[in-house]
Amino acid sequence: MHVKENSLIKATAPSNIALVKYWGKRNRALNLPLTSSLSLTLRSLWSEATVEESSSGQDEWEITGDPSKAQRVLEEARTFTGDRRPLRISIENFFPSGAGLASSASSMAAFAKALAKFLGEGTTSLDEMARWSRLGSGSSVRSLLPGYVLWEAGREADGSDCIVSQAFPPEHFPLSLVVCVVNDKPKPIGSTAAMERCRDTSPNYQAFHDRNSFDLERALSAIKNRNLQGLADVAESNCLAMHDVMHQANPPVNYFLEGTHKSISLTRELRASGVPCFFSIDAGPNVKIFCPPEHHQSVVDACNTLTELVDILEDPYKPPTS
Ligand code: 2P0
Repeated sequence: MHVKENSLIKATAPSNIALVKYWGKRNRALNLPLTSSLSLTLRSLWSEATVEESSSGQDEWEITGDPSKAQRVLEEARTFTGDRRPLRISIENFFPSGAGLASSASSMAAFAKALAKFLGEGTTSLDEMARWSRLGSGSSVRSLLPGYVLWEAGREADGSDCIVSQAFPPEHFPLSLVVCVVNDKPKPIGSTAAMERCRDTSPNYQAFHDRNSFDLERALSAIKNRNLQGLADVAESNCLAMHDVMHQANPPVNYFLEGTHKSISLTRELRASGVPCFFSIDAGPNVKIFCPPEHHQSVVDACNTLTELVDILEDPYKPPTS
């Protein structure tokens, strides 16, 4: 009989920011999105998961916040591998959790990778890992790959064609990221509940999904042609359309704070003054500013003039190693 190893397994995964956003599900239980999304995987904002066999005879968790998302990932990995040994699990985010910085994406991706190494002994396919990870957080599947990543919604009821792939490697169109942290506390309403309120009450929910393929096509073409202004146009307008869906929900879902508006204005001023950059905002008040690496410091210097920010996080472009 083959005896499985019991050494401690570690895996890491970075966060990702969508340039064409996911904001609605076609199946909540399976976390299948209504439309496809396109993101850039980051480098310096990341999570680490460790997995080893538990000697206490039951699962032991060391995790910030609610473990229910991770428990769904674990259950799926156990069902697939048939390995139900009790585990000792830790998941740690090396950046603020729950503030719209996609910590659930990086943490669930890191956890799925660690489970794939431990329970799947490294033979688990990307599609299978993504299936486990998706049950914890939809957008986490995009964190399983570097660079520009496409998460396809698919049509099949079981999600078998809901897959993730790299559209372009990061070095094709290098971009740095500066995060204007307006508030680093957990958000007032989680993404899943906010998406459902939008689906049930927002008059422009459908219109947002109707523009998805047009936005995806424009974003992919802009990345392909290394066209920053083109990518800025589509990413900013897709992001603002998503927030408009939220603002028109009843009651409104409004993640924006004073510092959010100031950071948006700052980005527009910078661009007008000749610094190529654009913003994106997720389910939180913090503003992510993308720019070519050579303009990273100018963006940081400009952000430092904003008194509303509680922090500035930097995710400079790093050429891939290996
Ligand atoms: C995205 N967001 O595409 C969108 C834009 C936030 C705003 O996906 O419900 O943790 O677990 O699938 O992936 C954040 O939500 O939500 C998200 P679930 P997830 O990045």
